[in-house]
Amino acid sequence: MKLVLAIVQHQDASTLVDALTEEGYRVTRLSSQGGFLREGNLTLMLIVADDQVDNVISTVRSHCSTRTRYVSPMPPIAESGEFYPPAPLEVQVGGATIFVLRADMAKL
Ligand code: 2BA
Repeated sequence: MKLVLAIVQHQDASTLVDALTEEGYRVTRLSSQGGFLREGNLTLMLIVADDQVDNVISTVRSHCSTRTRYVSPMPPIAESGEFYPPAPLEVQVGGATIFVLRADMAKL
């Protein structure tokens, strides 16, 4: 068995969870936050058979989009009276970040 962790954006989560559920997978949604942007995202947790991993990844891929975000870097230290507006940094987020780990499952 494998544990699939998929970090996805909020905008993609509902349709993705619906699709995975309709395909018969059990899904747990965890609220999470990216360390870089400090924005909320969702981590989906699924325990699946080894031969289901590729299908799960395919479903995640087809429901998660890449989006562009702009981050304002810290302004540089300037001499008194000078102003250097920092250029926003363009960042591509997603589709999804997926980790696949070996797992055992016990339901008590
Ligand atoms: P964040 O950490 O908020 O990162 C958001 C996006 O910012 C990333 O998109 C990436 O394009 C960019 N980014 C992250 N760290 C960066 C850095 N040090 N320098 C420049 N750009 C950077 P994604 O790669 O699609 O990641 C989306 C979210 O997935 C991340 O949100 C984080 O929550 C998670 N994630 C991604 N890679 C991870 C990893 N290796 N381990 C744990 N979580 C990860």
